[in-house]
Amino acid sequence: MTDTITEQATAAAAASGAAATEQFRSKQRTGAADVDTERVDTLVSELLAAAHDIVRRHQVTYAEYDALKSWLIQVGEDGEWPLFLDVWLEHIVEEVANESREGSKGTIEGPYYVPDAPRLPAEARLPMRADEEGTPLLFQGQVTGVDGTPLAGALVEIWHADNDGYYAQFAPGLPQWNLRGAVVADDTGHFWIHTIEPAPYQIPTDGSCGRLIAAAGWHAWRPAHLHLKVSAPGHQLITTQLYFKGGEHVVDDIASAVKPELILDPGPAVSGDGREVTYDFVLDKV
Ligand code: MBD
Ligand code: FE
Repeated sequence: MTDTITEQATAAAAASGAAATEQFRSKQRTGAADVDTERVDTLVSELLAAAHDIVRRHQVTYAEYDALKSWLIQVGEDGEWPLFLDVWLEHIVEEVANESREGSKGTIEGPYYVPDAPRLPAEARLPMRADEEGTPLLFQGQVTGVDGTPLAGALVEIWHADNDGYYAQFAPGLPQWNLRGAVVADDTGHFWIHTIEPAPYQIPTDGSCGRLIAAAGWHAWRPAHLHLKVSAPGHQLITTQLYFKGGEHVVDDIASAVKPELILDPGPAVSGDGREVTYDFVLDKV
C-alpha cells in the first residue's frame, strides 16, 4: 500500500519534471548562443569564484563535493532544472528585469505556464470540471496604461492550481486546459473571470528538489496563488502572481515571489456563492 503511494508520487513528480522541461524547451525566450562571449566569461567566472570562496570558507569535503555532484546529476534526470531555477533563482532575475517599471508589479513565471490557452470573452468561467472543488472566486478588474487610458481588448492570461494544488498538463488525470484561459478584456479594458480559489502548492517532494529541501530542513510550500500574464499592443507584457491575504505561507514562500502589492483581500461575492475581488493592471508602454 505504502509502496503503491510512493510509486504513484514518484511517477507524478517525474511526469511534472519532464513536462516542465519540455514546456521550457518549446517556449524558450533565448538560446545559449544569444549570450555573447564576454558576458559568459564574466558571469561564469564570477559564479565559479563565489563557489570557490564557499569551498574555502566552509572547508567543503570530498564527501560533500560528491554529494553535490550526484545531486546535480539527478536534478537533470528528474527534469527538475526548471523547478529548481524558478524556485530559487528566478525572483532575482525578475527583480532586475522589472526594476524600472512604473505600472503593476510583476513576479516570477514559474515552470507551469502553457501558451495558447483557450480564448475566452471578457466575462468568462475558466475551463473546469463539472464537480471542480474549491470556493468559487470572481476575479475582476480593468487593464489600463500608466496614464489611466483603458486598454481595450487587453489579453489576461491566467493559470492556477486546483483545490488539491495540481496544475493541468503537469499532473496526471486533469483535463488539458483545466483552470487555464486567455481572457480578452472588453472595450474599456474590463474583465470578469469566474474560477475557484487555488490551494497552497507544495513543490514535488519526491524528486531532487524535495531531497534538497529535506536535507536542508526547509519546507516545500508556496502560498495559494493565481498566475497571470497581461498584455496589450504597444505595452510591456507583465508576468505576475496574486496571493490571498492571511493565507498559509504568504510570509514564507519557498520561491520568495510574494510582494505586498500582490496580495488580494477578497470579500463575499455580491451575487452567488463564494468570494470576489477586484484587481486592476497598469501596463508600462514599450
Ligand atoms: C509553482 O506553481 C510555481 O508557481 C513556482 C514558482 C514554482 C513551482 C511551482
Ligand atoms: Fe504556481
